[in-house]
Amino acid sequence: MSPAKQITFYTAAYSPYSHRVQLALDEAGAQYKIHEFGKSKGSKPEWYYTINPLGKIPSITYGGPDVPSDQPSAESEKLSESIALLEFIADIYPEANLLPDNPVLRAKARRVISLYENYVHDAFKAAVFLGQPYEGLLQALSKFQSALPPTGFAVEQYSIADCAVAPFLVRMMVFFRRGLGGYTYEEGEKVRQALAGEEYARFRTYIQDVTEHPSFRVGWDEDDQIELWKDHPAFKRSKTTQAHT
Ligand SMILES: N[C@@H](CCC(=O)N[C@@H](CS)C(=O)NCC(=O)O)C(=O)O
Repeated sequence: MSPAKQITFYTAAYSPYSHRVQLALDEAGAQYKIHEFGKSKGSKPEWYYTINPLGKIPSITYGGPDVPSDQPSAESEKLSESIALLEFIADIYPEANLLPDNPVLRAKARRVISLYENYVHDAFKAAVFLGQPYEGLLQALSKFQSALPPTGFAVEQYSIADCAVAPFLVRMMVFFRRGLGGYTYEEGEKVRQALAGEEYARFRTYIQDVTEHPSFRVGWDEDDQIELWKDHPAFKRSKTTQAHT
């Protein structure tokens, strides 16, 4: 599947926001050119700010002539913000059914994205990156879980909701399993035990389903992600010296 127009995708392997967009592009069978920024975060070359004034990834150029990715054409559309990009990909590849036709399911897919963005994300960052009390994260995940249908993806079919949340939730599970974070060993153990319990059984099957989905498996390597994230400043434990591996 391919619209007539060129797509160049600006991304980096560590970036969960970019991973969202990659999942949608791959799910749609899109043909696209990749510009990979590599491991180091921080300021981007000047030309990139003509694509995304914030200098953040992901971004897409759409249409215009086929040019080198570091010489964007004035004729292409410059698009960014991962959720807007997911909606855009769903719009230009309607055959991929990334948003259900049924308005109720469309609303449910968007609700799952909104729940993640507005409730889970900050709790995840607080617990993992800032080493703040983890109870808020467990509560947020419990509420998130209750918005899921009894089985399968976030709505009946694989959708932009799964693309939006999987890159963060799967990384979160990996970070806790591998002991990467600003929490102590004991705190990490409590989260691991809670998430292994009956109360989070539905959340676990959801994580398993999205991780095993073909477009997620392409390009996902847990060890590579650990390599990319392990030196993150927030992961240098100040609360304890013991790491769980
Ligand atoms: N709201 C933006 C957030 C994008 C974002 O924060 N991206 C991070 C990477 S995951 C970034 O570009 N950080 C600056 C950098 O890496 O230099 C979106 O949804 O696309």
